[in-house]
Amino acid sequence: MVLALEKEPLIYIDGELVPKSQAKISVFDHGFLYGDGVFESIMVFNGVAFKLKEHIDRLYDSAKVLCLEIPMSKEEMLKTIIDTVKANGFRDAYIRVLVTRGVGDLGLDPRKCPKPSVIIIVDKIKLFRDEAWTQGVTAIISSVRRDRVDATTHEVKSMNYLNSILAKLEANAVGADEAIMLDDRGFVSEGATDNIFIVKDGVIYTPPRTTGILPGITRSRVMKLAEECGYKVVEKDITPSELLTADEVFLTGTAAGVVPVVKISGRTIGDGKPGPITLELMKRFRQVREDPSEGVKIF
Ligand code: PXG
Repeated sequence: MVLALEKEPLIYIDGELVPKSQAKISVFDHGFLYGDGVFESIMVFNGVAFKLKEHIDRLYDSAKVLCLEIPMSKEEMLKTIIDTVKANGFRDAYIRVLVTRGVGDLGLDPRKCPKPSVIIIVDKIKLFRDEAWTQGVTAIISSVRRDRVDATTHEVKSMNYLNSILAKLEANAVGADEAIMLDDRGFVSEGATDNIFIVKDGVIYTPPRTTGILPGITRSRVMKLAEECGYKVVEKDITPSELLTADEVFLTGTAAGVVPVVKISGRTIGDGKPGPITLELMKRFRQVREDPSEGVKIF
């Protein structure tokens, strides 16, 4: 019998490239012990790392809020990410950059961790079924509220995702693809790992940052794209009723792009099929994310 041996992805850990099966960090890393760290997810499409510089900026902003000093400059980070993708040779890939607080002792005081760790994973990811983009996905409005902006805010892309995981568990329990979370006032915030948009009477609405969302890089580019397509885009508080009675609903995120939502908590959205504006933005966004001028060309 001949076994097809696939080349293992190489993972960058603090200056070394290590095969995936041997890529390990200490159990005393506070990223593991306390979720104390930050991360970014970036996609490479046809050799272009979409909005890589914007992702690096957000990584450093997240680290700043956590008083986490990333042990390299933004320019060095850019080069290290590019070199790691090149070492793996994937023209289409998912990049996960993590900066953890590093190794400390037991006890959560970050001052016990002298050296943050930088980890870069280059691999593949699949967040939704293949039919998600043709048929749309289902969602629930979760009973789990988005963390407040003055708490473990998701404006910081931290290694603590329990708020989203609790919501995702509720979606899983009823067989829905995604969980939509409300903020502490009861207004729509975002999905567990994506931002949300609604369309009503030809106008596109999305919740503002004050609802506790991650200010998504896809969200921001899709807002601009919608304007380029001639639509009015308004950031405003959205009530659950407005969400359920929207003509169209879609999600945006790095790995998923633009994804139509066709059912929410048992209510059919529009006619139950991906709507025309969603489909137009989905198609246009696919072209945008492969455009070298929209990111950093690696190959
Ligand atoms: N909100 C949250 C909470 C997210 O985690 C987004 C919005 C969309 O943001 P971007 O910048 O990606 O448009 C995210 C993104 C994963 C994974 O591994 C998670 C995300 C992206 C890619 C992969 O689960 N979250």
